Amino acid sequence: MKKCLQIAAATLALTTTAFAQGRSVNVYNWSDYIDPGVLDDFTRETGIRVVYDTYDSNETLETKLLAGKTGYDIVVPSATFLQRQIQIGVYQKLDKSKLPNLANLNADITGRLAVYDPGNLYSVNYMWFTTGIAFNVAKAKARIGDKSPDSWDLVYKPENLRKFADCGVYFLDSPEDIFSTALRSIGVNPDSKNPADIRKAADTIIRVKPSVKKFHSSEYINALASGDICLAVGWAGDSFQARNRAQEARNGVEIDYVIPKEGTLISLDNLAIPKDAERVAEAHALIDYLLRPEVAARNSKVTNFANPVDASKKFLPPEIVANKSIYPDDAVMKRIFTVSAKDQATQKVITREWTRVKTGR
Ligand code: N2P
Repeated sequence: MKKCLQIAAATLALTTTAFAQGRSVNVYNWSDYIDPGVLDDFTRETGIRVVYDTYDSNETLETKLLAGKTGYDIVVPSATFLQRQIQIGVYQKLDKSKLPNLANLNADITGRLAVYDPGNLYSVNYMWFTTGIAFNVAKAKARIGDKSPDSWDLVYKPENLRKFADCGVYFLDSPEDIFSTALRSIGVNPDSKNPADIRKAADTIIRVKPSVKKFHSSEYINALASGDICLAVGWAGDSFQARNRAQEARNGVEIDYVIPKEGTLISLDNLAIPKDAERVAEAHALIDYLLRPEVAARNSKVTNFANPVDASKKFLPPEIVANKSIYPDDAVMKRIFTVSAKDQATQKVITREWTRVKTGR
């Protein structure tokens, strides 16, 4: 009998270990958006292996989500895409009893996200940020003097952008960011769903396009850092990653980032679990881990993006907390705008106009 019990116990232990070894979670996140050490530590603590893939556009993520089974257990859509995807039914509700660290979330950010995900049923904010102008300090000075490149007119007026064409300009490959800020620069509602306005935004970009070397949403980090380009319409955290990479390379390149004075788009990227996810418990475990103050701080420290966990600030370098381009203050917040989810018909117009911008057809 005793022997029998011993064997049973040994078998149980073995099965448990095998099970623990077999646990994993498949994550699909934006590139340059995490401290990789965080994933290693999560695995060390929980035994859950993280299989991690990256993308750099909401359109790429959406194509996968709509194509059927993705195989992913966590994805990170921006809020406007999230809203439409919730309506289509691609996500499952979160089990909040498995997410005790939701208590750490900043109420203002959670409230902003609730505009897109009513009741915060399907998503948790991961990072939030502005879209602005990243630039090479010396090259900008050589072209526009001591004036700060802090106006959308600099990038959306052909006569201004032409001054930077020779040193290299990239724009995000993201119609949401580029069309909304272009509309802001010409004094039209950045959230307009009127097809005529969307066409106006596209025409604005087409006029400056001869000065744009590439539309791309992740390559600008290294291109700025290496001095290959001198100007980018990009996201705050990525731009400061470019600044840091140049500093680490000691190549004499100095990068800065500004929020244009006319105001800019603020966006929320959010953790969500696809409906057909197979490792739902593991997904909740990782989401909750990412909401720990120390962990959120590690991710913001590496990425320079703002996280929604207030208590993480005490673990962050003071220069990140004080950087108003990363954590905008009230004055900056007054100039900021958001955009809403687009219905299918509007999204079709946007996609068509964005194709016209990029291909000329
Ligand atoms: C990370 C970019 C995330 C911001 N490199 C855009 N959603």
